Amino acid sequence: MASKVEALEHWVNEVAALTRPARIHWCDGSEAEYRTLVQRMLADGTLIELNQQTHPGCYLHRSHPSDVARVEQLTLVCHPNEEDAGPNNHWMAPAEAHAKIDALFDGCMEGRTMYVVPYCMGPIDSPLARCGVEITDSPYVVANMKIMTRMGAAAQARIEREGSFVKGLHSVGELDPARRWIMHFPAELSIKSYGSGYGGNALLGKKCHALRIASHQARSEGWLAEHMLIVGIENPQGETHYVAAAFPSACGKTNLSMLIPPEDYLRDGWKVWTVGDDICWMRPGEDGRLYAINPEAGFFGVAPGTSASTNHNALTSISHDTIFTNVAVTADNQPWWDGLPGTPVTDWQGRPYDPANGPAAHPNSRFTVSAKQCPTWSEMAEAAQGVPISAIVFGGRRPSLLPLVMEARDWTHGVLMGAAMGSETTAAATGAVGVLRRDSMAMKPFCSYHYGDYFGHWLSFDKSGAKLPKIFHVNWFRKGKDGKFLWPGFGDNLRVLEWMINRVEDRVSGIETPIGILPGEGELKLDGLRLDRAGLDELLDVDNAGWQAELSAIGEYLDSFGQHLPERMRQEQQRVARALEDDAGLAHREAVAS
Ligand code: OXD
Ligand code: MN
Repeated sequence: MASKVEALEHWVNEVAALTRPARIHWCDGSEAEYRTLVQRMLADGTLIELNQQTHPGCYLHRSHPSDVARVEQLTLVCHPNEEDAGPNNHWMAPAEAHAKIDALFDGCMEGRTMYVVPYCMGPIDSPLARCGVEITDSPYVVANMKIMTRMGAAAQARIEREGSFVKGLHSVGELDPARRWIMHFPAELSIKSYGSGYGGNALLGKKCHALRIASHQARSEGWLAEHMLIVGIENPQGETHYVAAAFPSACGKTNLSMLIPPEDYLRDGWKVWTVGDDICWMRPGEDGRLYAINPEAGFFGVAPGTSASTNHNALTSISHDTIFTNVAVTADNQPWWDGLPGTPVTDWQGRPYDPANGPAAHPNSRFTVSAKQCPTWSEMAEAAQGVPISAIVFGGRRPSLLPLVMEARDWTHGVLMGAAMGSETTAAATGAVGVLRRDSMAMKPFCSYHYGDYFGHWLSFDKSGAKLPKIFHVNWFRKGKDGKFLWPGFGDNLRVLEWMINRVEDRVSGIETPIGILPGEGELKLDGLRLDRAGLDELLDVDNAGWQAELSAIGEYLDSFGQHLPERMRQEQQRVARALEDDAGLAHREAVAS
């Protein structure tokens, strides 16, 4: 390939000297290159062809059984100063980290091909986009990067023009969990990942660059790099509001971003446009509003649970030209997971399916697919300036206490809502599933610096001239006394989004409560929904005693950030706690008087 920027060439040579590959391949991102890679992977068994009649261009990859999810305990941020990592990260001194991981990289690509993968996160001509180069010895990673990013010649041309890029070095190594690290060096804009081929650990443009390195860059450059979907909601009048929503991994971001409106909404002409399903970069525009781009070009979605009833758009997207990882297969070689029709005959490890071995498809099995294949893909996803955000939504899996929806009274309150977010853990990371943990802004595994400073960064957007989005908190996962979900979720979530947009447009007034503004009587459109009065009351119930306990737990959590916690956050937590006490006092006096 002709002229490469000197710094890039120098770094590639340095890496080659360390890892000693048999050959080096500079990726141009072409279809022909993708097809050649696929053929090679089919030949050596890295990929298995799926039923090409029912799923043309679809392949299955089975990972090493010990390499199926992100590994938070082995994911490090290596700031020169430990204090900058905060209690929310695992830290190692940069010199020690480089020495440890370079010892693993030493000679690790002998006999292998080293791929140089230039990529751009975001529309190629967007000022909000950022470039990187991943060096990897995994053709599976290259194929996934081709789908997930704007990869190849155009990205390399931008890098040569700008001269700056994030350096990502990856090797699958021996896939040995004892020789596995995912290291980030934010000050050096570099990433080193060894010993895993799993997407979240190995597709370095995604979590490592677009969230961990980008959150550091965003802090110093005045923008936000967030774990959020971006969805456009078009009403029957043809007005579109864009909403950015943060939920922890495997909590329904992909489903919300591709939501299919309920029948009566469809009849009335509502439309939903998908801009992104996982990551959102936002910065203030000249008019004071926040403008967002999706830095990714594809979806790396959780397969189990994706079905015709939960996410028909995802199912349509993945009907062709998709890489599946760790799903099961049927007798006629179609991909299979819970939620799909058919019967699995081979499990995710390639064994004849036997329920005694656990689920047929791994709970964190995935599909990788180009966003362009999504029927609701928005042409605004390619807009260089991004889309203006009307509302920011936070949410998690909370079986109790958190109402279906509440609105923050202002930006500071919204930042507190985001910081206080909690959710039950899922299979997207190794470790116990279903344990409630605080996951501020859904960024616990991804914010590469001290959470206290991160909250301060969020607060800093509230300045004169800013026209900030309204902030909401939702909980689709509240359960009734029978242990069943109270809210149907999926398409019906549009009812809640409509209420938010009505709030943004000042068409409804809501009801003020100590914890935020909740929908007033009749403000949520529920016609045709099988939800009785008692269910709705439970969904919107504010349990004062439970909330007082929650506020005190939030206070303790905030204390864990010590001197880095902005005073405004502490004051806001105290304001809400006092409002709850006053409200309880008032209710008590009213009860006594009656
Ligand atoms: C993901 C995750 O893969 O959050 O998006 O783990
Ligand atoms: Mn994610």
